[in-house]
Amino acid sequence: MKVGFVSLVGRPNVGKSTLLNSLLHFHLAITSPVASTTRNVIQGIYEDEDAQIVFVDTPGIHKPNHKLGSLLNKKAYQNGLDGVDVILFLVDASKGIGKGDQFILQKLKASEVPVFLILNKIDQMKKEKILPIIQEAKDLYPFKEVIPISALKKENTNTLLKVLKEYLPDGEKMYQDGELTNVTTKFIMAELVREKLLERLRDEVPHSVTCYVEDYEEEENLVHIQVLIVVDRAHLKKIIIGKNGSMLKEVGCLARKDMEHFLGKKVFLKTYVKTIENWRDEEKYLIELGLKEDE
Ligand SMILES: Nc1nc2c(ncn2[C@@H]2O[C@H](COP(=O)(O)OP(=O)(O)OP(=O)(O)O)[C@@H](O)[C@H]2O)c(=O)[nH]1
Ligand SMILES: [Mg+2]
Repeated sequence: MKVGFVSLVGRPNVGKSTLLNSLLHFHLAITSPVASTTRNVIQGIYEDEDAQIVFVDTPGIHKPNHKLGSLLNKKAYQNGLDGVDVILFLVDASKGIGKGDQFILQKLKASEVPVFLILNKIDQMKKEKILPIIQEAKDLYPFKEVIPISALKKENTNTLLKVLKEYLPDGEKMYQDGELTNVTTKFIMAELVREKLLERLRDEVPHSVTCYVEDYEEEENLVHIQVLIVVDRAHLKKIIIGKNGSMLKEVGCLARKDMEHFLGKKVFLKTYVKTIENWRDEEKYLIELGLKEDE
């Protein structure tokens, strides 16, 4: 059996989390058109009859202009480059290989493990444009493989899996059957609310918005979930709540549907918004946003 760790690294928004979900056939990591959606390292365990692969999704690496940005880069470097068997370096091929991608490639120069170039979003470009990018890429870095895919449309993702297995060592299963991820169900529930906020409000919702599950009670056929949305400005609270609570209601409704799908049970979801000064756990928030060191 082939076993190993495979990381997904690249600039924000190139489709790392979308690829993780496509490979797992499961909506584990949230995705959105807003850059720096992923804030935590999320492992997803893929399994078939001849392989068990742990895919490691990382935050997008970028030029940081706030403390959270630096923290995200640090998490990506630590978990995306070290201790993995193969690195999948993703680019948005429809935009070409830019300066931000090349910056990350410089960091990868130190890598001793095989690096694949994954040209993502090929559904958004003319097929004849792919070959010139492959040529260009070969001069930039000694990629072991170059694979064009569409993570969103699941184009060529099976080829990726097949090629990947050739590079993984033989070994025993590392995880029990049915194990899916390193993150908790509560974490995923809170993330689903953040995903809907990013989706619905896009750039109006800055990176300081954070969601926490405050209460989670499971009954036989129903789960009660209470999610708190913490913001750092009163003005943001207003935007998120919307006119007569309409925005919050809509976000809650979308999140609840995904939660029900994930849990396979009915969900009773309550969402509410607080500004940071009205929340008891200010420290947790500051640590998460990189504004305070975690001791
Ligand atoms: N057309 C198209 N869109 C894609 C594809 N893959 C991802 N996207 C879209 O690109 C956007 C970003 O996707 P994510 O998966 O959140 O990107 P990411 O690399 O995880 O981003 P960060 O977490 O911010 O680093 C989303 O709107 C996705 O739907 C693809 O193959 N084709
Ligand atoms: Mg992501």
